[in-house]
Formats: sequence, structure tokens, C-alpha cells
Amino acid sequence: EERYNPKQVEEKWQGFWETNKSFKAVEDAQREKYYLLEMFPYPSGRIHMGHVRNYSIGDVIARFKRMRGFNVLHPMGWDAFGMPAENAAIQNKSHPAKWTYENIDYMRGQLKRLGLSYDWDRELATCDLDYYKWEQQIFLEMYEKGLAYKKVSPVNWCPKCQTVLANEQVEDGACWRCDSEVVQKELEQWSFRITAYAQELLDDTYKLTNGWPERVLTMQRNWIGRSVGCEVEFPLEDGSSKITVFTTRQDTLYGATFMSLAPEHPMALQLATDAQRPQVEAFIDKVKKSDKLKRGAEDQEKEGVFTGAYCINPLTKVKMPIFLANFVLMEYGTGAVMAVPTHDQRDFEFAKKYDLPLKVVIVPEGETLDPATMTEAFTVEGIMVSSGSFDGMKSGDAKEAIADFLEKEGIGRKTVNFRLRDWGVSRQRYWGNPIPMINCPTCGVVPVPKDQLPVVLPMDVEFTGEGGNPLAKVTSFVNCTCPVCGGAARRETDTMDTFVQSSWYFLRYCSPKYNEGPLDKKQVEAWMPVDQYIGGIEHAVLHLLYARFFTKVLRDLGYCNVEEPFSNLLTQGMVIKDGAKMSKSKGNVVDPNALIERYGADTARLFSLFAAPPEKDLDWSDQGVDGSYRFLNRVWRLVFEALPFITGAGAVDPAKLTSEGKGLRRAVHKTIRKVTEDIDGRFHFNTAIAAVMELVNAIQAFEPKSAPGNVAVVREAVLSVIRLLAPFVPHFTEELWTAVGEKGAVEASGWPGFDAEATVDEEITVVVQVNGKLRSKLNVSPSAAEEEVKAQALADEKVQPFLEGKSVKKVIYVAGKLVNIVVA
Ligand code: ANZ
Ligand code: ZN
Repeated sequence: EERYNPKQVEEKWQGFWETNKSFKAVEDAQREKYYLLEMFPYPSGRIHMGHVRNYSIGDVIARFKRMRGFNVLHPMGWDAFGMPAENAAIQNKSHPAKWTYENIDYMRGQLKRLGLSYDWDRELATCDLDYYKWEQQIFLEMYEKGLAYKKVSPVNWCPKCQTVLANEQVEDGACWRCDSEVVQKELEQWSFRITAYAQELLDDTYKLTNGWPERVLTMQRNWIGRSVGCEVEFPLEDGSSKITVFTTRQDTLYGATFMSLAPEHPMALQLATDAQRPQVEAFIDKVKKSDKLKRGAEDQEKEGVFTGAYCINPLTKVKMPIFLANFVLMEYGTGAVMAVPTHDQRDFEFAKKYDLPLKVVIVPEGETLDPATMTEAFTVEGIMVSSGSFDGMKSGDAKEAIADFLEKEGIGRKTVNFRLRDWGVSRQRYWGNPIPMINCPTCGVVPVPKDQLPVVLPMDVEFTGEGGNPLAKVTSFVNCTCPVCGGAARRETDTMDTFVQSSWYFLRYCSPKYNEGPLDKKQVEAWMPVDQYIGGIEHAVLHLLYARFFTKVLRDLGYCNVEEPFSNLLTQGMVIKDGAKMSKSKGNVVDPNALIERYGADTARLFSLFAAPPEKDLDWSDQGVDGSYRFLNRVWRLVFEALPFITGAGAVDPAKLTSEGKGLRRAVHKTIRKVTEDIDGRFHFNTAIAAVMELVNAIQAFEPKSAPGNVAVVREAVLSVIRLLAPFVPHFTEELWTAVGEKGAVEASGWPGFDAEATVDEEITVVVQVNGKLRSKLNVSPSAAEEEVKAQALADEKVQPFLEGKSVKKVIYVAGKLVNIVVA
């Protein structure tokens, strides 16, 4: 008998897959396609357990779908631009390109060592010129359509990374990557007009409800943040101009008693009277220095300053003092808010602090509200009061009525506002895709003509870690001629956010070598959308929103006909150890290399799939790893022990089976059914594996295995175990499949089907008596519970007539034999 030697087995089959290109995906109109994708990794140096888990989950699905006859596309690549490469270059005096490509080589080896079934011919790295040059073309076309534009804007700046961050990349005021506190700055910046797609991005979340976790969709909807309301105009007291506000509560308009402007509002300084100017200026200065992200927070202390000016409430004609307030943001709505202290909590606190008038315009049905005794704003729906002709209406209805009235009077209009901001994509870093633009002193911003693409990232660069973007110091790159006037000009040195590259790599995988454009439409058509996408929840509003946006842009540029890129999304949990996420700083990292070295890739895969369902956090346990290894050894021994007598055993003839034989066969087919259901669409790999473990126990306990009537069943049971385990532990099962003398690869043998008839439990007969007289017979499973059998007896149609008009006093059950119903 051979001993299980994972290293030997795994090398053998990895070699086999490589030489035979076993996982190469080729278009095939005869078979249903299945595009399976895991979020591609950043080539940080080596893979970690989170990767092992993510890719093992994906690989089970890929292999399962292949065994079920699907034409599976399962590609892998590298999200290869970005800061860490540059930081490493500064630290190690090497080059980001060298660092990145060396890491890719090493990590590719690690992934191959895990036996993951990728089509390696489609591999791409986003820092390959062959990839990023197409992105430059897309950028130019977005520019032509007004979807990429440059403007001075306040930006989130990470002082440590020395770069701009998108709103999505700021978490609780800190950089998503290095956790440094983010500050606000004004900078000229390139942006993508994702806001032009806000409505579609929102609407289409409702098409994804069957395939995406509701939690992710809710996060995206909140991030897009659609608000329906009105813009209303408030004339200044002197009639010289007017202030436009955005409100979602026009039903409270009669209660607006003052005005709050963002300190950045263009009219802020202009409005200040001479007497108020010094305070106004001081306040603006102070707010500018404070954190914009904290300003919007609920628990933020409300602060403001009176400008000295007044405007007029267009409905009540009452004079309203105009304030600047720290909680009003210039980026939302119009940067001006009509303050209704009785019905908005922020305004209430502000009014109390600065002693401003309160007027109630909505009350709870049948009650009154006294502004003098209110302790907080009344913010829910109610009945309109002190609101002219709208009095007595429900406030919800008054919203509509007042909006119509404002439009009719020409003092307002219904509008929709989104919280979503355009996506700032400029990064002041070297290791990224150069934005293909030129700044000419005469012509301004000029796009690089398409026939002059690509703008190649220069290699000859110095990394000192000081003085900002290293690219800006490469004069041979920066100095250029203007394509319009021929004069001396400067090349744009901002590079694109790395999230741009990850916004379309899944499309490029469909035609990775295509050299006439970013995408071969026919190939994209054949493979897209991604049927199953797998990755971390941390990308819920970052990558997953950008990728949806970019897909729609590429559609509108004519590159594909895809509406939504990912039909189904699985967000896997973290790998934790000792109750905390594995991380260097916590010192609880388990290195996959050591694990694979000691136990083999199959054990690493099996453990990470068995220890928890994919969405849940996986709690690392050394005993668990050991247990997985021991299980594989058990299966190995079982197969080799059975070998001598199952080889050559024919197919099962159900008619010739003993009751024990039938029992084992039932276990086999029930297991096939359960494992199939657990994997397909539900991804309950842990319970699927547990079911196979039970079947292995049943085979072990089954005696005598070598009896002539039994060998066929034992053979069927053993082959089923091998095939059911194939997606989880592919090297192991290929080796056993060969050992039992089966031809071809186990994966090519297809997924086992189950015989429904064979899963039916054997039944026993229970007689039913009423007051001791035989009335009926029941067929029940031997494992049926007492309550179940009694209920069935009472409901039996032959028994029913004898119960009519009587009351049941007692039901007696003699297990497996009879039910006696006592009536009176
Ligand atoms: C008057 C009012 C009365 C409001 C009331 C609310 C309650 P959402 O739902 O998030 O869209 N607002 C408008 N622009 C703002 C800005 N730039 N900065 C801070 N707040 C702003 O919120 C819309 C509401 O937020 C608007 O409706 C406005 O206050 C405020 F009882 O107008 B409301
Ligand atoms: Zn020019």
C-alpha cells in the first residue's frame, strides 16, 4: 500500500495541468459559458491566507461547474500599479517595475502551487504597456464626451502617501491605505463624471437583487444618495440678488426663520456688512482649516456667524437673518439651507445657541406644539398649521402641493439631488498610468492625439521620497511640444487612480491579447457578464461601484453591450486567528508556504473551505488543519484497502442488494444529492464536505466489503467520494482516480448524478387501531419520529370516519409496530 505523499502527488498533477493546458478557456457555442472571477490581487510580495481562502472558494466553483459541463472562464492577473511599489523603491533603492514584476513571478508560483485552475494564457498585469495603453485611449474618449474633465477642486489629501484620495478612499477621516489623517486641499484635478450615471447606477441595483448581497446594494444606494426635493429662491432684503436653497422639506417652508450658508458659498463674504466682516472672515478661515468630513457629522458642535444681511421668506414675507454655518457643505445641493428650527434638529440646536426665532408649522394629529417648551425638533409627518392655504393638510401631501405652488409662482422647482460626487482620478504619483494630456501655455489643456499613444511611463526615474511626484522631475518626459500650436508644452504628470485599472480588467480578460483596441466585442459578448464574482466586502462602494460605472461608460463608447458586469457577487469573510484579522501588526499571520510545505495544498484548501461558510469569518485553528490532513489520509487508506476487490467490479444491480447493501447505496445517493445542492448556488462548502465525511464513515463501517454481493456498491461508494471531493482537493482526487483504474481525469468524468429512487428510505408498516380495532396501515420511514407517525395516523382517511363526532382521549404508539387511538 502506498502512503499519501502530498508533495509528490501535487507536483505530478500540476505538471499535468500545465502541459495539457487543462483549464484553457475557448469559446464554444455548444456549451453554456460560465465566467468565474475572484478579485485580482495586488502583487505585494507573497500571498496570504485571505488569498488562499478567496481563491480556494473560486476554484471549487470553477471545477464544479466544469464537471457539470459548463464552459468555464477562470482567469487571473495582477492589480499592479500603486503606491507600495513606489514606497518599496524608495526603501530598497530598486525600481517599482522590478519590484512589481518580481513579486508577480513569485506569487504566480504560489498560486500554481495551490493547484488553482486558471487559464494562465489570459494572465495580465495592469502595469503592462499592453494594458494601460488602452486605458489611455478610453480616457481620451471619455474626455471627448465630457466624462473626463479637469477642474480646481477641494480634495482629500493624504500627507503620508502624498496624494489625493477619492471620497470612497477616505474612511472615518483616514486614508484607506495607510490610515493617516486626511487633510483638505485645493488642487487642479482630473475627474470622471460618475454623477452623469447616478440614476442608472441606482436603478440597476434593483436588477441585482437576486445575485448580490442586500447589504452591498444598500451601501451603494446610500452612497449614491438620491434625494427628491425643491430648489427655492429667497430674495435678499435689498432686492439686489437672491439665494437658492435645496430642501427635501418644502412642507416646512412657512417655518423657515433664518438662512444658513456654507462658509465657502460665493456670496458669503459679499453679504457681510462692515460691522460683521471681521467675525465673518475669521469664521471662514477657521472652518476652512477644519476637516470637511467631520463637519457633516451629527455629533459635530454646530457653529456659525451672522453676516449682518437678511433675506425674505417668499411665502411668509418674513425677514430672515443670514448666517454662515459650519455644518452646511458647499458640495451638496446649492450650499445654502433654509433653516427650520422647529422641524430640523441641526437647525434647532443652532437656533437655541444663537437665540433665533422658532415657528411651528407641523403638529402631531390632534395635538399642539409650543415652541417655548420644545426640547427637540419635531421631524416626522403631521398636520400642517400656520401655513396659509395649506393648513389642515397632511404634511406629506403638502410637500407635493407646495412644490406645485412654488413652480406655478416661479419661485422654485422640483429637483433631484445625489450625494454621489464625481470621481477624482488624478494621483500625484509615478507608478501609475500617465494621464494622456498636455498643458500648453498658449492652448491650455490639449489631449495627446490618439496616434501618438501610448504615453509610456519612463523607466529612468529617481526615487528619493521627497518633493512629491517623481515623474514631474523627469524632464525628458515632461517637456514636449503642443500638438495644436507646436510650441513648447508640459506633459501632464498626474497618473490615474489604480481603481481605474480594476474597473475594466474583467472585460479585458475576455480578449487579453487583442491588439486592435481595448476589447474584442465578439469575445466580450461571448463571456460577459461575470457569472460569479468573489471578493471582500471592503470593496462594496469602491471597486464595485467604479466597475459598474466603467462598464456603462464602455458600453456608451461602443466597446461592449454589457449593462452590469457582475451577475452574482459573493463577499467572503476574513481569516482570523485568536479573534483578530491576520495581520503583521498583530503578529498572528500564518504563512501559506509553511502550511503547504507541511501538509500540501489540498489540505490547505480543504481546511479553508471546511472551517466556515464563505461569507463568515474563518477562525484559524491548527487542530482544524490537522483534522483536514487526517481526513485525507483516511480516504487514501480506505481507497487503497478497497482496491484489491473493487477493481473490475461491475455496476450495481439494485435487485441483488442485501438490506445493508441498499443502506450504503442510499447513503451514497443521498450524499451526492446533498453535496450538489450545497455547492450549487449556495456555496455551503463546509456542510458539503461534512456530508462526504459521513459517507466515508459509512463506507468504513460497512462489512464485509469484499463479499460478492457488496463489492459493486463499495466501488460505487468509493468512486463517488473521489468525484465529490474533486473540486475541493483536486490533486488528491486525480491521483486516487488513476489508482482505482479509471480512465481520463476525474474532472473529465463529470459530476455524479444521483438516482432519486435509491435515496428513498426503506419503509416499515405500522398498523393503526381505533379503540383496539384495526382500521388502517401506514408506511413510514424507520427513522420517523413518534409525533410524525401519530399525526399521520390521525389524518389517515380510513381512520377519519371512526373519529368523527368523538373526542380523542389518548394515542398510544408502539414504536415501529402500531398506533392505537382511544376515543370516547
Ligand atoms: C429645510 C429643512 C427642514 C430640511 C426640515 C430638513 C428638515 P438629504 O435628505 O440628505 O438630501 N441641506 C441641503 N443642502 C445642504 C448642504 N449643502 N449642507 C448641509 N445640509 C444641507 O438632506 C436634505 C436636507 O439637508 C435639506 O432639507 C436641507 O435641510 C439640508 F425640517 O431644508 B432641509
Ligand atoms: Zn499649444
